[in-house]
Amino acid sequence: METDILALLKTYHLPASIERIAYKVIAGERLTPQEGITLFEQGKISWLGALANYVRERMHGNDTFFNRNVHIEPTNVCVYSCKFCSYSRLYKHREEGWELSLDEMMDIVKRYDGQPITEVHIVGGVHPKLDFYFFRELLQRIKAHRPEIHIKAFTAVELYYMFKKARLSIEEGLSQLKEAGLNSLPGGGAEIFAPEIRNQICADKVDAENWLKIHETAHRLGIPSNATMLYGHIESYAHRIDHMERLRQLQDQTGGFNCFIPLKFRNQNNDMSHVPECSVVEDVKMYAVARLYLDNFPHLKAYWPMLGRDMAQMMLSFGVDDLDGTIDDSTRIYSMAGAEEQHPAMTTEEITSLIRKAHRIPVERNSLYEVISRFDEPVETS
Ligand code: V47
Ligand code: SF4
Repeated sequence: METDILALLKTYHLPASIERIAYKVIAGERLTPQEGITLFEQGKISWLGALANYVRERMHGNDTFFNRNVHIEPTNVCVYSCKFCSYSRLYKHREEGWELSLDEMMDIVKRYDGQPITEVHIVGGVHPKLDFYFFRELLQRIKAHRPEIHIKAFTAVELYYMFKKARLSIEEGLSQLKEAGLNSLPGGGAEIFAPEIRNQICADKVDAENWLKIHETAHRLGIPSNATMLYGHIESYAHRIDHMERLRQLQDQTGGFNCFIPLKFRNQNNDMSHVPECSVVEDVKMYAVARLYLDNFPHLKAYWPMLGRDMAQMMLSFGVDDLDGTIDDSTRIYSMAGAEEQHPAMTTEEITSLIRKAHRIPVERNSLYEVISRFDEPVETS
């Protein structure tokens, strides 16, 4: 395999500086921040894709992961006003938004009784009146109803606010939520860590240091998590690399991140609608460079409700090994921002077929990436 990729790279006649980076990747050596920036600046998607795909196949072969999950969005009322957000409503305009009671959220969970979902993903706005004790009870009630289900809940933004209000340290708050049933953290709220960008797009919410501290503490307490990055708006390549560098350093310390999820900025119905969305070439570069730079992240996820299923499928050739879940029309955060999928829903048959048509093997995983079943029948051709 190594000789194949070396032979392929020769055909691109790469400049010596790029060839050196490519050889480092093949030798399994870590890229420096400057090399990461160079890949963004000079990378053509042909050879970047070949390299990212080489790394992806070295890690996972053709296995492509998905899970069966349900999303609960408790509220879109939010104390913050992130400029890119199309979804939230301030408390003073709460009549335009929604706010689910504990019973209503339990009704969503109960709708899936008898169905083989393995994960509940809970993420929403930061409502000033829904507190730590409300969400702790939500976890307890879900676990009492369905003890085996994995609960991936609350971004570091939501957690930071609820712990502060309840006057709990990060460690105490996370320990109590773990006790109540919290199994892992989603990766949201990371956006771009660099303060010069963060202060322009989401000045008032948790800063980079506290986002990282929450994830570091979670990992120490045995709560794994994901990490995201909102890309394709006003950030530079150096900001993207800075973001991934901070994540790579934390992952070296804790090993608690399961996957990295680049989130493409969508510009409808928000205060950044004047910022154009980035091109498909830029998307491909983002995923490929993430796979090459984040050498200690086991998985790279293309979140299909946001990217659209065609693009997500294409990314399976550019470093991605995970497509998230068979979501059942229960998430609104991206459809409100102009994502491809207005009513994201994919059955297991559809997601496995999409993966097979990209000549990969669908593998249903649980939230910790343990294999539930492999769908390794012959590849479909149309
Ligand atoms: O942090 C908000 C993003 C995130 C827009 O961990 C936007 O498995 C693009 O955390 N354009 C929340 N993105 C979603 C999230 C998530 C999603 C999927 C999987 C996982 C996981 C986590 O949504 C926010 C923000 O970065 N977002 N508005 C927008 N206009
Ligand atoms: Fe609130 Fe999250 Fe929207 Fe920011 S991105 S305004 S924290 S819901």
